[in-house]
Amino acid sequence: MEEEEPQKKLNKFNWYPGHIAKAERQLKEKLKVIDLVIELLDARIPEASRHKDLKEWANNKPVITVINKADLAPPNDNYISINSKDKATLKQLIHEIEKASKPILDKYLKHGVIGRATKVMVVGYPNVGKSSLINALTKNKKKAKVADKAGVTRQQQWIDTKSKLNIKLLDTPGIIPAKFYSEDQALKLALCNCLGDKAFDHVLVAKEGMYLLEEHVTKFYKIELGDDPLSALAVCKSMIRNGQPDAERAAGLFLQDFREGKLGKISLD
Ligand SMILES: Nc1nc2c(ncn2[C@@H]2O[C@H](COP(=O)(O)OP(=O)(O)OP(=O)(O)O)[C@@H](O)[C@H]2O)c(=O)[nH]1
Ligand SMILES: [Mg+2]
Repeated sequence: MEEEEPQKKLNKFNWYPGHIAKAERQLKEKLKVIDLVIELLDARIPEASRHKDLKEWANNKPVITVINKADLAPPNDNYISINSKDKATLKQLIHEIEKASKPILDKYLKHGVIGRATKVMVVGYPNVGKSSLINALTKNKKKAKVADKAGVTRQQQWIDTKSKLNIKLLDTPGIIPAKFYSEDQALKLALCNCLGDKAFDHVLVAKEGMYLLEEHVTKFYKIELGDDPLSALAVCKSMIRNGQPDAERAAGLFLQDFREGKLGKISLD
């Protein structure tokens, strides 16, 4: 692995491992042969998980923007909303893919090419669910690798749908901009598990996150945040180490509970 030493301060959030730079280069290259792009966002952070350069890279190719993990956020009518773990939610997206494919396939048909599959690339930040969506769209036994951490997909990979929907799907590694747009964006990406585990200080991120979600946190854990919300949580959960509240463990618990949706359906944007 070619991960670079992350800077562990939230106020100096800066993390751009070599594998992401490579993924971005390969993505731009492959876009030349793609018919259609699915831009996948995280429903909890549809703004923070948007890559501002994508539209330009797509160079007028159709881009369908979709928010995934809709089960973890309040309804958002501005986007096609899906939950990749629930195929029933994919109907509208499949319809949009068919609609966007039609003019492309018609063009090929004019040149006598019948039955060509539309080439669809799924793009997004790490861990937003690109591989999960591809698996949900395919009947192919060859599935894309999925896990709940950033940076699981390391190589582009074509997957055939083997279904009526005649498309070939390209899974891609997650990308992030070379520089975060703001510290606020970095915090939200860290909270939603879109950055590598080593990219940030869990205690700092959890503390900021608890303040950001104060209403939900006080209600769920029944604690007051005060100056030191992690100690308050640690005490409440009896997480004590060497006679002191264990902030590290409390941070881990908060991040896990938020990411699993235990604090409720939440949008941070
Ligand atoms: N709650 C919920 N979890 C989801 C959804 N889609 C995917 N996940 C979970 O999110 C995690 C990441 O999914 P992946 O499909 O590996 O994400 P990815 O975008 O391919 O990630 P990278 O390859 O690391 O960039 C996994 O634990 C999935 O089970 C969803 O709609 N809702
Ligand atoms: Mg993946």
